[in-house]
Amino acid sequence: MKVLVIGGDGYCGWATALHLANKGYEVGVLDSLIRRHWDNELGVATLTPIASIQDRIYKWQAVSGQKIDLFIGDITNYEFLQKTFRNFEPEALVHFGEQRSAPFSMIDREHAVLTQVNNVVGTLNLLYAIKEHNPDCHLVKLGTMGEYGTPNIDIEEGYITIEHNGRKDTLPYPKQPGSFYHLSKVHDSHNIQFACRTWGLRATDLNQGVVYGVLTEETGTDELLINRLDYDGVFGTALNRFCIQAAIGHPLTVYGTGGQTRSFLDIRDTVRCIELAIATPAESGKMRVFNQFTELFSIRDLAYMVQKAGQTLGIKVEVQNIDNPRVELEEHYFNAKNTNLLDLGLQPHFLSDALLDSLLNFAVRYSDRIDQKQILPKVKWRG
Ligand code: NAD
Ligand code: USQ
Repeated sequence: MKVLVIGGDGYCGWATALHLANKGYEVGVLDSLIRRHWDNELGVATLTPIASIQDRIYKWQAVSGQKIDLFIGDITNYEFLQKTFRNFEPEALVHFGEQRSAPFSMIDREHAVLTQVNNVVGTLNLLYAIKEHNPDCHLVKLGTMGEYGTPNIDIEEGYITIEHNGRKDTLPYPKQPGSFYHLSKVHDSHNIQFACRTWGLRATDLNQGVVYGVLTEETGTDELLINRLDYDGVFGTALNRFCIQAAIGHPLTVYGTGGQTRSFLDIRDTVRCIELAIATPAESGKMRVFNQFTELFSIRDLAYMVQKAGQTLGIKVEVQNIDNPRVELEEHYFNAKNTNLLDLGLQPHFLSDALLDSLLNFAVRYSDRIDQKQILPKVKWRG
């Protein structure tokens, strides 16, 4: 089967492209390389030295014998997208190609607009391209657990059955996201569901939690295949940031009380979830929703886990509660369902001492690349 991985030069996309190639799929990578440009604009860099996308793909072919097609361009450019569809003829699309940082989207009006135009227009173009070229093509779209926010009731997988004034219906789960980035994913979900209902397309919306880790079976095979690992205050995410902070003796940056609970998964499970979603496509006319995470943790607990893992390695780790730059509940109920992917056969890699050890060691190895000035958060939700 031919799978086009959009955003295939990014953190989740690169690992997924190689994993799918390894599993025998014919893989194409589409990427505008805009993420490398945003890093340059902000003056930040991944902890790991990543090769150019051309060198990465060349090296993969050398080690595996598998060819990956490369399409460099922007999915908000419909002509480029149509040309890619005609050329590659994908049977499934995995869509990672969005601006994915909440702080980036909250820098100012320009960054909020850029995020929503890039994400919403890109996804809308994909829906039109599928309709025009191959309505049977399965769209596997990365959403986010942050679409739901932190409601005081259990979070279902995409839909909730409600009884109201004696009548009953199953409706999209209410969304209360916490940034203009997370909102862009809500807008995408609505557009995808409408396109499925109206044109009979098939889609899977994967509401993914925060991803951690760096090594996957495939990206670990050669230094040139190494994945990105962000630690800066804009693109770095909670657990990855904590391990990298620990490696250089920087106090762990817990925002507020750290009672914020989020869902998490290992990048080795991200690639496997995508494989499972592609292998069993959604029905025509349906947008099915999977909550893609394996465990729930409070930020405070994560910080203590990293502190403990550091002690075992002889690294003294301090945990610091700093003023929360975001507007979010710091103590709240959070209970989300995640049975759909488990039912399809996902066998989770739960967060373990071994993983924390390996991530900490990885961070120590590349610690001379860390720019201390990029660690503290600079973007504030209230400006
Ligand atoms: P990333 O920034 O590392 O990669 C995204 C890639 O998409 C980049 O290479 C970028 O150049 C490309 N891209 C962006 N806009 C594009 C466009 N208009 N046309 C073509 N290419 C474009 O991000 P990531 O961490 O790999 O996240 C991938 C997806 O997974 C995102 O949609 C994100 O919202 C979602 N997600 C990520 C996480 C996480 O913890 N990293 C968690 C949940 C969901
Ligand atoms: N946080 C800290 N300290 C830090 C960084 C983050 O306390 O140094 C807190 C934040 O305040 C927040 C939580 O940790 O409460 C998660 O923040 P994050 O930066 O790790 O993740 P988030 O902004 O939610 O975004 C990331 C990805 C995004 C994805 C999302 C999944 O960047 O693409 O959609 O995780 S989820 O969180 O489930 O919505």
